[in-house]
Amino acid sequence: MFKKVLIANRGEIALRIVRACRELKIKTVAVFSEADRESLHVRLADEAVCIGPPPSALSYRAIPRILAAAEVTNADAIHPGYGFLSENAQFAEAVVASGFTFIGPTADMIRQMGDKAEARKLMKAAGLPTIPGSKDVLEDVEEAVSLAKDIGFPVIIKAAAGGGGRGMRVAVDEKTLRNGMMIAQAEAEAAFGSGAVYLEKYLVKPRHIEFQLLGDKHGHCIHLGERECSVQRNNQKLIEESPSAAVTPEVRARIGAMAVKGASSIGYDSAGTIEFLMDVDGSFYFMEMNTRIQVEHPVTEMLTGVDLVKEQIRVAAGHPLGVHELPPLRGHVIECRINAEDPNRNFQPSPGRIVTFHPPGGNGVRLDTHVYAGYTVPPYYDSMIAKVICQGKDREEALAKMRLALETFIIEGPTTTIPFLARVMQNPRFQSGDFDTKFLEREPELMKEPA
Ligand code: MV4
Repeated sequence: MFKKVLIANRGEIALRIVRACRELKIKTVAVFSEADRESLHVRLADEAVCIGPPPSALSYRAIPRILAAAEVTNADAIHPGYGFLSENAQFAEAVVASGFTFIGPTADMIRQMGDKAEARKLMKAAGLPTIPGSKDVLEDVEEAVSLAKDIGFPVIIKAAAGGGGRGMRVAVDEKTLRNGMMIAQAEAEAAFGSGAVYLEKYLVKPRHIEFQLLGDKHGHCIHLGERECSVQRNNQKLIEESPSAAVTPEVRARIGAMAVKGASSIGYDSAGTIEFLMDVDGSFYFMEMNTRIQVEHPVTEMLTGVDLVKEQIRVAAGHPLGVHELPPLRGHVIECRINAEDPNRNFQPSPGRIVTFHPPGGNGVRLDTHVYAGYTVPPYYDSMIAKVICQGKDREEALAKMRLALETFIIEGPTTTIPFLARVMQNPRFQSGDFDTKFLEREPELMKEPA
């Protein structure tokens, strides 16, 4: 097992990784920017190294600075968390070339799944259903037009180098397709340095359902069930839960086996997630694979009892998986992401000093956060400041518990999304379980604070 792990991240996930390492009796090194001196991960890690100024390009995304911090502290391995360098194949390669272990899959797997057109081709070859569309990256606009006429409008153009909803354009007819393809290519070129795009039939009312995977270096790979992530805004998930109201035990076994087949086909050997779109007729289609630990991993942890971060670290050190099949599910689990944002002002960020902080608690309530009373939320990074995760014997109990947790969670200083999320818990559509990725668009009154 590793003796010392450097955590190349900040915020709640850095703290989550510190805790996993301490349970595994591994020493930890925190890295931090000048904006994060007061962060809890810095205090709770065994050592901490300041790696630069607040902008992440000069700190949490600066590969040479992170490698230098690992060298001076004599770390054995580097955990990238999520975001920042977590899905950067060059980073994974540099980590290994510098003599450290990267806590994640190989650089090749990151690269294969990071190219969304390539991932789609590989998963299709492994037998996973993919949304009808182009075989590969599009050659030109004429190919897109002729393909769209074959499969029928609407269609969606996606950047091969994109993902998570960035660099996408929906087209409803030939004219919007010609125009949308130009824009998508230009945007992709500017954002990712590659204008490569591919085309799919556009599903109008899909659910976003993803499967958690765990693999090791001994050829084992299992799934740990699904997470329902349809409640999102601008491709940012706000609420995740498991089980999905749309997934029966039979579907879980069938799609889970499919996800395992896909991951195994590339020799996947870490924690990962395969995202599916579920169409209104119940069909599942492969969408993307994420090769990192995800924000919403605690949903699966609470539902299955498996510590995903500990397993991820253990398998990176070469140990075989400590769990061999999906354990019995413990009722129902739901997570709300708490952001320092104002829903009344189009979710504009609301950084600043936290004056009062009274966390929720009780049976079946978990809080993952790096903030506390007196902490100042810096303006430079993602505005998520906490995750509340609640478990109940069934969905109704989990939702009631979440509503109570949110109503008793007091944060003064920054405006937060807590009251908005409490309203979602009381929304009849949400409570019915019958929703899709357009749920929030159809419920604009949820954004408004009642007088
Ligand atoms: C789609 C789609 C409909 N049809 N692809 C958004 C995130 C990115 N990973 C892919 N996304 C979508 N791809 C086809 N063929 C709708 C979305 C989509 C979406 C997916 C999951 C969760 C939220 C979403 C919000 C808008 C669009």
